Amino acid sequence: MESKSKQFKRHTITSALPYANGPIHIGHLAGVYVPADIYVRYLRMKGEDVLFIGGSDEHGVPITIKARQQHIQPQEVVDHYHTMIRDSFEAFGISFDVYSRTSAPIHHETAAVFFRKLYDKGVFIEKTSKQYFDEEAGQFLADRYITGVCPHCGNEKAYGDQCESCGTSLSPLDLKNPRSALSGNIPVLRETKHWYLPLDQYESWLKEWIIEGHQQDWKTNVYGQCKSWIDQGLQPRAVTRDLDWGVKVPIDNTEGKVLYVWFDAPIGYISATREWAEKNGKDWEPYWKSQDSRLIHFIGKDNIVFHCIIFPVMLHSEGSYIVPDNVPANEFLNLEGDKISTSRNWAVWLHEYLVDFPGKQDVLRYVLTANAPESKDNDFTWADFQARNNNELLAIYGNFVNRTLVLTQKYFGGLVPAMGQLTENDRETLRLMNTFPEKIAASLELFRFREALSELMNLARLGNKYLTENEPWKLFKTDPERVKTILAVSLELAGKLMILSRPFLPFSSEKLSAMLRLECKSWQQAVETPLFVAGHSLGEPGYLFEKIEDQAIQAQVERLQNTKKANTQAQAPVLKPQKSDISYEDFAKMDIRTATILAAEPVAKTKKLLKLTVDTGLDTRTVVSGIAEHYQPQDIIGQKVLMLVNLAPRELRGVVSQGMILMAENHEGKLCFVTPTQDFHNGSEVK
Ligand code: B3M
Ligand code: ZN
Repeated sequence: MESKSKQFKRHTITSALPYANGPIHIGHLAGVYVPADIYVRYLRMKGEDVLFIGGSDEHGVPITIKARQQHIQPQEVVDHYHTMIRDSFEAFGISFDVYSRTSAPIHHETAAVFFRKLYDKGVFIEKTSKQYFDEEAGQFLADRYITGVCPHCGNEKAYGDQCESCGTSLSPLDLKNPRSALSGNIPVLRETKHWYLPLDQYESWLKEWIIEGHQQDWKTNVYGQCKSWIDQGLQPRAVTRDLDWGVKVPIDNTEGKVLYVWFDAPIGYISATREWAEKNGKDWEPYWKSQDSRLIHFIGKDNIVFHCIIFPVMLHSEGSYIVPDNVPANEFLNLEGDKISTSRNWAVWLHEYLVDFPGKQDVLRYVLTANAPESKDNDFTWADFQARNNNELLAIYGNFVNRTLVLTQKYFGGLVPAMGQLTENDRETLRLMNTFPEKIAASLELFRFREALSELMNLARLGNKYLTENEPWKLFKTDPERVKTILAVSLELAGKLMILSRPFLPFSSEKLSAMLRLECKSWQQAVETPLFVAGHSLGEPGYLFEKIEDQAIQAQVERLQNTKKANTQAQAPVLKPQKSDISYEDFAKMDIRTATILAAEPVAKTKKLLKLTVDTGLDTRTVVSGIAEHYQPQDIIGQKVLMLVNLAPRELRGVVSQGMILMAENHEGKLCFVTPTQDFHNGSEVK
């Protein structure tokens, strides 16, 4: 069957626009940008007309909140992170044709025109409703400006647009105990007018397009989410907000209103295309409006509803645009067993990786692809990172290439030898290596990047197997002619490896290309045999990969352990709710005195109990206290304490305890003595 990508004349490939309010990490790379880049590079090698679009999403409440916290303008926040993110992408070889940003004038114009067209067509519903308003800040509280208790899972820190604990998408009015994120105040309700995209009116179109049209070719995780959204019934969705940071609503008398960030952000793909076209003297429209263009969105799973339902409804209702043909969304990547989190600093940041592992971008690209969260969430561990580098890239790919090149250098001065008579094994190896371009392509066409990469490594394995079976290093003395053929066959394989690894490991493939003095021209080139003519002069053999030592890994693991420690310490304590009221008389019944510990010893056969001798001022008595896990007996002699002296005596493990020492628990769960800050005499009453 003809591959799907061949059925189109051009390819519009988008990758989610990261919010410019923080650096990017391995989760972004694994989920979106590495697979998108592999796919795009593959298409380019096939000679397809491809436009690879990226950019920064520079609107939305998290950005304004960050600016407020840092006492700077939102534009300064996005300028900083836009540059940082763009540089990280470039360093990792993410080969965008354009990397734009949604604060650019061309985007504001494109988004405004788009909105206006829907408005003029009467697509929107105009509605006045009550929304939360912070009277102190003088502002409506959209999305993340409001927090409260999630009605579904009880998470106390759910946001006005989403609960990050259970993933449910929310509206501010769904929250219980709502609070303003600006002032902490309880908000009031005020009337305001907004425009809604009536998703419910497009249900039958969505059913036909997705449920009937894409059951076969969309990934099950994506198709399943869409189906369940559609089956649950869709609601009109507000596409404007009362905020001052964003694309101004292009209607008269709408001061203080902007487009909802999820309305303008996907239009950012279109603005980026226009920017690219202007710069390169091209026409942008075919990429978005021609039926023979294939639109594909690479995203993470939390963006599925926006790219499969909301944006397509926008495109469809506008009338002149195509809709996505596929949305190969990935699941999430975890880090060492824990969800990646910016606020907890639980991440491997790309800008830090580049400092710690300079020149090793391909290693990360490799590990993130081999372990990509394609159909379920997956885990990144530093141990796996090291193992995949040392045991796969280095031991399989690097080793094959190195042996082949070094032997050719040594025996034939770096000149490609001529193939002599071929054995059955030679012929079979040559035949097998030519099956890989199609095999890998078949996986890539289906967005199965892990599978494609593992096939690529099988090609390197084939090379190692061939060398091991033929042992040219043993034969050279007795049969140099035979060695010529073996190395010529091996070099063919190395050449194919260079070509086919280009989308996955672009930097290493380029290095290999220099070592082979063979240019990477096209995917098809990999089926051509021979790639080399006899006598072709190779470049200097060098190392493609190097061993990653334990210390480097240990340093990363320690950094994460420290993060974890810091997080536990910083974690807000979970407080028990207040107990029910008591009367003053109840309180007055308690006789609490200042006292001093005179002696302490463990209570036999217990882990938790210490037997204390205490001077209460009134007498010297014995108290059994559950603090043995927190204090050594010798350390608390002379400790001043507060003690409830009239607690009825009770026997604990054979010791009669007469009273109770008052303790408080600190943030680490350690019990601490509670004691007056001034010196005191024993027996003073606490009242
Ligand atoms: N900025 C959300 C995210 O980074 C959002 C994507 C926009 S794509 C048009 O996950
Ligand atoms: Zn929840």
